[in-house]
Amino acid sequence: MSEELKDQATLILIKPDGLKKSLTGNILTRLSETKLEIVAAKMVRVSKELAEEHYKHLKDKPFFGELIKFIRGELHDRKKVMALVYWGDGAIKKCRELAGATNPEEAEATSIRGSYGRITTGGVYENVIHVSSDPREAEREIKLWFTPEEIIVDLYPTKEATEKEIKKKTWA
Ligand code: IDP
Ligand code: MG
Repeated sequence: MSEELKDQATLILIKPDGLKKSLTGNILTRLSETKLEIVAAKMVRVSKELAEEHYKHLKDKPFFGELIKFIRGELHDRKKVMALVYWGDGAIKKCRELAGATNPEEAEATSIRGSYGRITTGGVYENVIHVSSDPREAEREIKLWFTPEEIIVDLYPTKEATEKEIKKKTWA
């Protein structure tokens, strides 16, 4: 296996249902069992573009429209997700094991999704947490959700670019 394909980092999202149910603390406590390190964390208001790019592998599924609404918080009156990067050996494997199966009804009862997830009448699995599925997806997703400067370790190669005339909000 080449270096960049090792299971060393995963994107974690606490989805809007997890935030609405005040599960942030519980989920982070559960994930701390992995002994992995959190190397990035932020709250994100998810644009349609970000949602569709994140879930692009599911765009032909009948539940895609609902899934995009779900991750954008339109079903929970919580228009945000918490995004984190967990870092360390076996990050994906460890976090997916704690998260449990995609379908909360099939997830082990003690897993995060088994404990807190549900299936809506609209047909979306509201499973409170996202974990990347493999190292390639983890790299794609982490680069989609975070800039290099938002991550406190060097996960992937970077380059320097001088950006001119880019409008940025700063403190007044
Ligand atoms: P994962 O989140 O376990 O990696 P994916 O197949 O990547 O599973 O699906 C992404 C998300 O889409 C799931 O977490 C779940 O919220 C939703 N989803 C996946 N498959 C189904 C389905 O068959 N019915 C309803 N929702 C689904
Ligand atoms: Mg997935």
